[in-house]
Amino acid sequence: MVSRLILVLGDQLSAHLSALREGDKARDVVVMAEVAQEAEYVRHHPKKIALVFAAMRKFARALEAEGWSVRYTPLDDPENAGSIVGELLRRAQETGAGEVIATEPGEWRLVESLTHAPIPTYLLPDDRFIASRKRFEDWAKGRKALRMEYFYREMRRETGLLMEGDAPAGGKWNFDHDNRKPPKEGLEFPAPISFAPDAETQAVLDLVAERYGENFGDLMPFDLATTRDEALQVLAHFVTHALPRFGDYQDAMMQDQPYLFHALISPYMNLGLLSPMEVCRAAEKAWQDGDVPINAAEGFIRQILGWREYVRGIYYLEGPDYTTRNALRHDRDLPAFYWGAATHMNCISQTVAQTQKYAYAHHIQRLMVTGNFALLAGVDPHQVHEWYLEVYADAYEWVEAPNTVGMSQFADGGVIASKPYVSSGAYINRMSDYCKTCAYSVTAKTGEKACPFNLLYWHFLDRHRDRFQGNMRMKNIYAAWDRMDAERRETVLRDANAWLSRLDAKEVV
Ligand code: FAD
Ligand code: DLZ
Ligand code: SF4
Repeated sequence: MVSRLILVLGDQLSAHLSALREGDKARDVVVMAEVAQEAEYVRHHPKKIALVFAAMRKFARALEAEGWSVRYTPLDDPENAGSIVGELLRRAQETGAGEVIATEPGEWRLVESLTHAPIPTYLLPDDRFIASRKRFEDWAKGRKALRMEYFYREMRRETGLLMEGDAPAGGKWNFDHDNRKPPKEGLEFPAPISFAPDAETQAVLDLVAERYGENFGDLMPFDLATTRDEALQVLAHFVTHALPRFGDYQDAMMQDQPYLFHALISPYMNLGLLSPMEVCRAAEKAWQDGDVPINAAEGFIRQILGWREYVRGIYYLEGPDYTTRNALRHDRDLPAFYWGAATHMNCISQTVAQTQKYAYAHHIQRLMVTGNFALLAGVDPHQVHEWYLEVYADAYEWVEAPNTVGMSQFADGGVIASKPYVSSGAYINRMSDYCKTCAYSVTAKTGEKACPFNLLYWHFLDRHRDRFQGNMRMKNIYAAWDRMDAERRETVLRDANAWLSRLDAKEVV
């Protein structure tokens, strides 16, 4: 008789998943289920839902080919119980299984529902990360500030990645300083590798079009990788064609160029199709072989070994209330242009249009365009968090929430960021060519044509003066504000308020 169910969630598509390692092919049954609860708890981008379902179906087949007995529930199965716990109970009744083995989910919501499931459910650590939760907690214990850079250095030492003995390769831990080249005309970017949908993916696309076609985002064309083999091809393509210039143009943004030299692998790592360590080793090897410069390899590895591991640690350390934090008490509704409504701000319309089309925007677009605007305008961080969770193909709460609530919106009061990521239009102008064709003028600081980022930047600093003026890293900014003559400061604030009133009145701004 079957004794245990092995749960594999949609973002746990790894052959070496702890729950699968614990399972016994001879007597246990793997449960995988496409359920409305997961597909609908936020209105995910249709591409994201299709990616998850197609990858789940192919992973289930791969498990069967390896000898597992798999009970797979498609979304449109009339017996579908609609939730993960519901499906576990149904399969337990069907098979006579008395307990569930699962790998801990990447979201507190599911951790809680599995912990309280009316069937004994054992959660094993998710050891697909480089640092365990315990390792991160030990690092964090007793520290006043949890800065990523110090965690990252420990991870470098521990893994030996880009290390030469005890010293960092190239003599520096961090080559960020070399990685801020603005875009320049004539740059050529590698075309991303794409995969035509096979019959199995097409069936998913039909289902998603019917059920979730109204969600924000274009389902078609769909050309994402849906298996580990394909994800490995994306990685190899990146390492060969884009990694050499990744570092230089990491922060650049260009009109109608969504991908530049980025890796496009976050959806696959987050689904479990690629492991973070194999990705880091691939980049390290390219550097060792002399194919990529150190600033590219280090800049890239830091994103994964540093940021990705760090935000995951923070998510668990901070606990389930993290997504409700609102240290700056921001309460403006998310403007309609985040959902594709018209705006004169070219940087925003570029980023949102691309997000709608590809379920992708790169880090600086997320942080310094849509994130920066929401923070400057004082948008409710919970609404911002839900938006990021919905619109990106790589969005899972463990990684999205610390990036949005913490890094981007400063709603955690500074757990992640030592100062808010805010900038005027000057930063966007330096790092992109968006301003050249914008209806606003990036050099205008006041008046009708003034770039809204310019107006709102000072408005933000002024309204949060009590909180930030003592921050050493912001001293010079406040000094610059104070040096402006009083009349000019008044004009800036008046124009900012007028602009915000037009935004609130739902005018096209
Ligand atoms: P590249 O720029 O090529 O970077 C390589 C890899 O590094 C990425 O694939 C990713 O795995 C990792 N990485 C880079 N930056 C981060 C970071 N800050 N945190 C964690 N991993 C990082 N990333 C997600 O995977 N899921 C999210 O839901 C998500 N939400 C974000 C929300 C906001 C507000 C911000 C500012 C960033 C968010 N990020 C998120 C981080 C980052 O934007 C994406 O990982 C990156 O854009 C993915 O594209 P890429 O694979 O081309 O990345
Ligand atoms: C994102 C997602 C979606 C859209 N659908 C499913 C699903 O039907 N079944 C499933 O097991 N997982 C799905 N997922 C991924 C889960 O939401 C994810 O496991 C949790 O958010 C934890 O990271
Ligand atoms: Fe964005 Fe301002 Fe530049 Fe327009 S001028 S693209 S609003 S930064």
